[in-house]
Amino acid sequence: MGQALFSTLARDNTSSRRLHPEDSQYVEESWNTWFRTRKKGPHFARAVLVDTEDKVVNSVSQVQESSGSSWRYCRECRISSVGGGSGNNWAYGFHVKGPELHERVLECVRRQAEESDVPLAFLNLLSSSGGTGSGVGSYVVQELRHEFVFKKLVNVVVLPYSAGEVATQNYNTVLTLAKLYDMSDLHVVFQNDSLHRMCAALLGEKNTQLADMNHLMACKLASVFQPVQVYSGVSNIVSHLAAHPAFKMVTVKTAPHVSRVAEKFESILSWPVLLKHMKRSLRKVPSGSAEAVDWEIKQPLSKLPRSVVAQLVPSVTNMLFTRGCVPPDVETVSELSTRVPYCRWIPQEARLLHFHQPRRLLSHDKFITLVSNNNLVCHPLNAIVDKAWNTFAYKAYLHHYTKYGVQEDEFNEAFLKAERILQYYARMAKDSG
Ligand SMILES: Nc1nc2c(ncn2[C@@H]2O[C@H](COP(=O)(O)OP(=O)(O)O)[C@@H](O)[C@H]2O)c(=O)[nH]1
Ligand SMILES: [Mg+2]
Repeated sequence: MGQALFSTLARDNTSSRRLHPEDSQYVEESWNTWFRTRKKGPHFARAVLVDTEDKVVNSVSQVQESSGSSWRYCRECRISSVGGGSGNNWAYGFHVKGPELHERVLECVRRQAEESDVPLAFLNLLSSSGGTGSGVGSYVVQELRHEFVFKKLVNVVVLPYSAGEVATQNYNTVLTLAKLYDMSDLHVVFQNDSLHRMCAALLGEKNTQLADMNHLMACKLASVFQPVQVYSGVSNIVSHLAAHPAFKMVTVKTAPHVSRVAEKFESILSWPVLLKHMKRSLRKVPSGSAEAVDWEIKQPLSKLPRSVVAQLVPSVTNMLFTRGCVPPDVETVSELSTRVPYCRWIPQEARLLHFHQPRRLLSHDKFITLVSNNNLVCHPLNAIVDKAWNTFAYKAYLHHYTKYGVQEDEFNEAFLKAERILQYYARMAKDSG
């Protein structure tokens, strides 16, 4: 994921034509935020790559050395341990591999923090369902919190495919969520099923691979974190989106996404159509239906049936990013604050923030991003917590965890925590208008 994110940022900084005088400022700001730039040779990502498997880190190194890419992870910031893997076990990752690796990780982070003028925030990319991203990831985030008490911690959490992966993925996700929620400032949640569907449906990737999904995710993240015209800054993003400490999960909806073949023939969509499309992504799950319809994977339409407009989920807050030469007009944007339900306790003026950037993102004529704090995120999470609870009721696989210091009590607490988070979100509808 990290590899895809930094490659996307570098591509965005180098590929687009510079149409505006301010473009140089954008490019410079982005390079300085994400990379330690060098006059000669590839820039160094302000990042630490951590895995418990040598082979993973070595393969990233190999790709980087051979591809002549414009950036690299610097050598000492590629950290792995010998002995390999975390056995898809949060407890092993957290209690064995985390303590083994964290000093080296922290040392790199300290050095990078000193090198950058103002280290504003940490963006932690992790998967919740294996043992390394979840266990070592949780341990490292905990140590970052201890050491950088006042810095913003934003986690990008990838939820697993809902079926067909490892038996312990739901336990690991519950333990990760419970551990990370309070100590972090914001969670940007992705789910592999919906990334996969989006790659297959919109990008026409018949044999969708993790690499395709990572590029999609990277594009989404870049559309949030690349510079905007008025300084937004991570602190603003976090304090707007997580305005209430009980609600810290957001999803990132974006458009347009088209396959490379279709790109050439794609008609240019107007802002009102793109905005409608974002609004549609807030559509409620019909009662009785187990799964949310993934509106994001449909093509933007200029007209929406009335029922769609009426059936939107309430949001805590929303943040809109638009990128393209001409900004959308204020009235069109304001529909997202006046015609979308919000929690009543969020004042009108604190509901929606909009940022625009005239520079194109990755050469898209227009690109729109809605970062939304709403309860649609509960659908995959409820399913995960339910499945984990069913497994726990039979004490299945528990001995793998108790062996490494996670006892039944800790599981019970983690379930309570996860349920409490989800309950807050579930109650939102009653509080909205
Ligand atoms: N989107 C995405 N998901 C990934 C990637 N790598 C792993 N995953 C997901 O995360 C889960 C756990 O990853 P894995 O490498 O087995 O675990 P870990 O290394 O112990 O954290 C997998 O089952 C996938 O669902 C990736 O590069 N992209
Ligand atoms: Mg792995």
